[in-house]
Amino acid sequence: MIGYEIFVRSFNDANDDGIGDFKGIANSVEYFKKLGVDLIWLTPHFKSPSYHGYDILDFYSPNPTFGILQDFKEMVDVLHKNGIKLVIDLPLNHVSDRHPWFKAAMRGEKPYVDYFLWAKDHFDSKEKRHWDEEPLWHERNGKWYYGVFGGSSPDLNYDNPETFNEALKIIDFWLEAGVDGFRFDAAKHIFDYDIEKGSFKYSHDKNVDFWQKIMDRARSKNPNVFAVTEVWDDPEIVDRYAKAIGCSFNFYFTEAIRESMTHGSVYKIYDCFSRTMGKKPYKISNFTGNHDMTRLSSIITSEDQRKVFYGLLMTTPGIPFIFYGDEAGMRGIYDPFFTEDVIEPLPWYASLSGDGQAFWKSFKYNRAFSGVSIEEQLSRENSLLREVINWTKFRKENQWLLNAWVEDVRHNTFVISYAVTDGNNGYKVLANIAGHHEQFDGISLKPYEVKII
Ligand code: ACG
Repeated sequence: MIGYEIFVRSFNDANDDGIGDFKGIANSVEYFKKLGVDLIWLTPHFKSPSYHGYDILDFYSPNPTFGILQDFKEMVDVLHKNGIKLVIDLPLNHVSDRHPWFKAAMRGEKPYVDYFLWAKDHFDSKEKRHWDEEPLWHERNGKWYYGVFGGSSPDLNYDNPETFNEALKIIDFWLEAGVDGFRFDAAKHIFDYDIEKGSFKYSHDKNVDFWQKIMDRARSKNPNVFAVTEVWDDPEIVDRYAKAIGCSFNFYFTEAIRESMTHGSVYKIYDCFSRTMGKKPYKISNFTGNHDMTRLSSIITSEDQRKVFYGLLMTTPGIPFIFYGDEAGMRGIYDPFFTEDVIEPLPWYASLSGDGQAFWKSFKYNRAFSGVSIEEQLSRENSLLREVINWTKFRKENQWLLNAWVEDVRHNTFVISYAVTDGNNGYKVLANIAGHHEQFDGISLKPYEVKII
């Protein structure tokens, strides 16, 4: 299985309003097949006032700009007929401040007041988020409410069983609509506030228990449901959630390779492979990047080095994910106050014009004729995209990688060497991240060579 993250608005526009939509995604199956991906992750497709969609207005209605529920279901059918699974992004931690539940809560209406978390006297309403100093508490009409992702996204209170029941209903609804599973957004934030002490604190045990119950429900509806966690944290913490949910994004993978390649030594890769890829009771998901970070090509600027990145991605175990456009070398620098920069429309054509081309924002990083369009990449013999396609073919021929693990990780300054096995099948990989010849274990490697033996 190979995953592909799609930011719906930026992907493929079928109704000529310049905004990507469900029909556009259905129209892209030939591309998915050519690229070799068979598991699509859609970023939130629900009704929402924002461009990113993570602040939901209605969990049961698609964003009308993307299509109606019928269009969504037809898209799922087309994907399924072509052997492609679909997982939806589900931010259960919070809703939009314009969601009817929050509006009713602000009016003091039961039962909705208890759907949210309100400040008490001993709480520190000036406390900031630990990673970027943004406020956690927000004041409106004299009432203080908790919103770890800002005032426009109040957190739901899952200590209230009624709120939890709402979450179960949402799971049921989308599984019945035909989705194959979920990407669980912000999984470590469900319980991230210590009510006793009145301060921020992740309650990992409670969170894991929450996800276990969500998964029990999902598995009772569909025993083959697939879910992946978003827990952006140290590998040892990710591990705890992954055991309950079945699959985890391995943030350290993309971070370690980016850092190693920019610093010119494989040490971080060595540390990451040793720490995160041993035998696990769940599937690991290494990935190129996502919509919350600077794009791979804006960090690893050498196409040759990026080809090595894909070599590492496609030879390691689990379910690799590609962030749409990374396969073509799309650029974009993450700015937390202007996140549009990393979710530009996929440039299908060199001229940026033609059927399906989305155009909801201007192109800042991926301009016309800059070589990153799918058209240009497919027509160039040794392009990144062609290389990625070769690697996805390799992956298809080695399905056992899904349940494999990594052993015997070794290195010198520029070469990383590791064995991959599932107990029955196996190979050894040597990858040279440098632009010169290298020698490792008596084996010689060309510049940027990934050798499988
Ligand atoms: C998800 C989505 C994101 C979305 C939301 C909210 C959550 O992907 O698009 O925002 O629905 C934190 C959260 C994540 C969140 C990101 C954006 N992502 O945990 O769930 O923020 C540290 C912290 C992390 C933090 C990260 C952010 O620990 O918790 O992620 O910084 O940079 C090592 C360390 C690791 C450290 C990293 C980076 O890996 O181990 O701990 O992570 O280094 O330093 C969307 C929009 C937003 C909007 C919101 C409502 O995109 O603009 O505000 O919705």
